[in-house]
Amino acid sequence: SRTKLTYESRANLAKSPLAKRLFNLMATKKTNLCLAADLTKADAILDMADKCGPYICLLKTHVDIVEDFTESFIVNLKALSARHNFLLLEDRKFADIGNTVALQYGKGIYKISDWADLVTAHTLPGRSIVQGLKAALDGNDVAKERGVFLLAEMSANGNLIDEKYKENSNKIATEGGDVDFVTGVVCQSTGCFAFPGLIQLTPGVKIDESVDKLGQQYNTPEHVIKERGADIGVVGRGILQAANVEKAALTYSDRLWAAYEERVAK
Ligand code: 5FU
Repeated sequence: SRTKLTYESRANLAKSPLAKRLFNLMATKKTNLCLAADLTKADAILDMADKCGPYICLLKTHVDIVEDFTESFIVNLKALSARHNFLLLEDRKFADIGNTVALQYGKGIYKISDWADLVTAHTLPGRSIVQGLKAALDGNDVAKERGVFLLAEMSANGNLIDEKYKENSNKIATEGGDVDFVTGVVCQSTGCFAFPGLIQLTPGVKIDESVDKLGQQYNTPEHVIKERGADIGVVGRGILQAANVEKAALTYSDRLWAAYEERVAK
């Protein structure tokens, strides 16, 4: 199964250039940690990115929560991503018709397609969501340097996703002419897809298995990697609220990586 293969070998199987790049980055840097930088001040995000940068393969943003967004925030974030060698994932969770997501991806204040290596999208509208996002990049030099993670499951308690939705999400991720744009799947279990060239991104990770007051459900780093098929674990508050964020980032990255090494060794 895909979970027994190394990231290096899966890079060779990937159809998305960004999946190849990210698998190789993870293997070289020896980290499968994604930091969810859910802070509302630009400088706080940049500070967090600088401190945690050495330990992460991905930095995940929700750019629409930033209260003092400017273009220089993006310039600085890009510089940190180059300095520390991590990619930027804007967790926009696009969910509209193709024409609208093309506008939301490329236009507006944030111009997400200019700077985010990766974005997330719901599969709810069907495969036109992938076509719409791709269309926003038509004729753009960066088209080959972009990719999308499709949501096939959510960590929220009581979410409405069922087996059929999951199966159909897998079809969108693995069939048809746009699979070169699909870098991976956001999900909670191994059953979401089988193709080893896709990356499983799994949020809801915390050292103490727990829940929050608003429906979030957490699993440990070891559990998501070994039992649930995660290739990358997403950690937000587990790091952001730690007394020493650098130490926390190192701990999460070590534990996620050790779990991956044990997974492929067996
Ligand atoms: F698709 C998903 C999901 O199913 N659950 C999530 O929690 C995305 N997320 C994101 O991961 C969410 O929007 C947060 O940015 C992050 C989890 O943050 P936490 O602080 O570790 O709970």
